[in-house]
Amino acid sequence: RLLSSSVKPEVQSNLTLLENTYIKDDFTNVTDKIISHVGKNIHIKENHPLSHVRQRIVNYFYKCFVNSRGNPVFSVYETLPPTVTVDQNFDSLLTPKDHPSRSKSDCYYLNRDYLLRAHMTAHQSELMKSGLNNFLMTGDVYRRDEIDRTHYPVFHQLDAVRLKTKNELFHKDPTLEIFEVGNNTQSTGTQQKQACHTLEAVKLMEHELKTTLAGLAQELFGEKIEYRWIDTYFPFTQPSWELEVFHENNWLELLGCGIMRQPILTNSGVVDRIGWAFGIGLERVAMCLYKIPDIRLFWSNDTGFLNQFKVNCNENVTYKAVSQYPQCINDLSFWLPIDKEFSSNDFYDLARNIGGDTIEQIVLIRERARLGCLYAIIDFLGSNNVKYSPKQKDLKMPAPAPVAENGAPRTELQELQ
Ligand code: FA5
Ligand code: MG
Repeated sequence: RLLSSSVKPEVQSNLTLLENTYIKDDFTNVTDKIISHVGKNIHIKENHPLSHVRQRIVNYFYKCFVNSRGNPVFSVYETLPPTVTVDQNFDSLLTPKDHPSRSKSDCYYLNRDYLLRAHMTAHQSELMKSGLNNFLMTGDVYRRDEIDRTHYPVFHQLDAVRLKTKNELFHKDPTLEIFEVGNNTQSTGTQQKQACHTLEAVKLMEHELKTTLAGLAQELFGEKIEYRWIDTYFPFTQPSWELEVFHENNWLELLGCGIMRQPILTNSGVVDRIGWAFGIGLERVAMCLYKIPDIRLFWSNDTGFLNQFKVNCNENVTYKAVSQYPQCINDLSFWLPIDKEFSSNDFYDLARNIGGDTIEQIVLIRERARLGCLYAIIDFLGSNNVKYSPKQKDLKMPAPAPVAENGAPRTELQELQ
């Protein structure tokens, strides 16, 4: 229905997202621009830099944690839907009701009960309830935030959870316990540990967590990377830390982690284990690894950007700037009398002469001579921005051009007409 400016549009009271309909209310603050990012799943797009970082982290976990038969113990979840309940994002993680992270000014709410997840940690409880003890989850997260080259309202995180039984933790030493006798899980404890945990259990978990994550930083940034641990607070872990790495003269916060608050486990039906968890931002890692200067580039469809990452995920890539102007590809076909000499360089010079330095690459796709007719079809693919040579298999040969009554081939324009 077309609405003229004199007609007042109906107030839309429903919002449909990923096949679910949400009734709008006074909490609804998600915008069309934000909704347009839902479902893009660039973290699993082949050869995307975020996908490379994700794969490198997953491979590291596959390598570090194997069972007695040599199989990876971590299972991986990469397409959990980003629409979650307030319970998933906050309550199940013991976030206080008045915690600022819940506010409308920080999150994208669909309505009072649902929001676009603000962190991947939102899925911890449901995956523990399903019986998993070691899992990784990656996906898009949504936060209202400042706008600059390192902040975008949609970014990606990889979260991990590892739960261990007494026997796994203490290698069956009967003298050691995970839980303090007589301490219920509701009392708070200290910065050093939750009241319900024994110091031995916490120290062993802390050691495994920190060794694993320092190893991850080295895996990503090289053996020599300088790092440090900062004590911090998360509602869902105690003790909690941030891992910072020294990169290009700055300390950069890489991830948050800690020993999981025990009520989160018990509320999910896990009564005999202690857990550690962490969450890392993929954009930050990719920006450092590949020297990508602006976070918006991750959403680019410009092949000048994307083709730079058509490599194995372990390969070193240093991003080379592409034109800030939108990419424009032209496919030109023309015909020439066959008896006249013509070399591709003639066309390259002509294009360079007219288009100047905005032309980045021109590729000859095909050249065909027609028997019985005095012409050749020359087909060029050119771009102002592309660093990409189409492979022969990508190029479909069109049907032979129909010939007009006068014997000359019809141009593509004529064919369209
Ligand atoms: C969290 O989101 C916690 N859920 C992480 C966690 C998980 C802690 C499990 C303990 C246990 P935080 O808001 O600090 O924490 O974000 C985690 C990481 O995401 C950061 O260290 C950073 O790497 C990345 N990150 C956070 N905000 C942004 C942003 N605006 N842009 C890009 N990356 C970000
Ligand atoms: Mg943080």
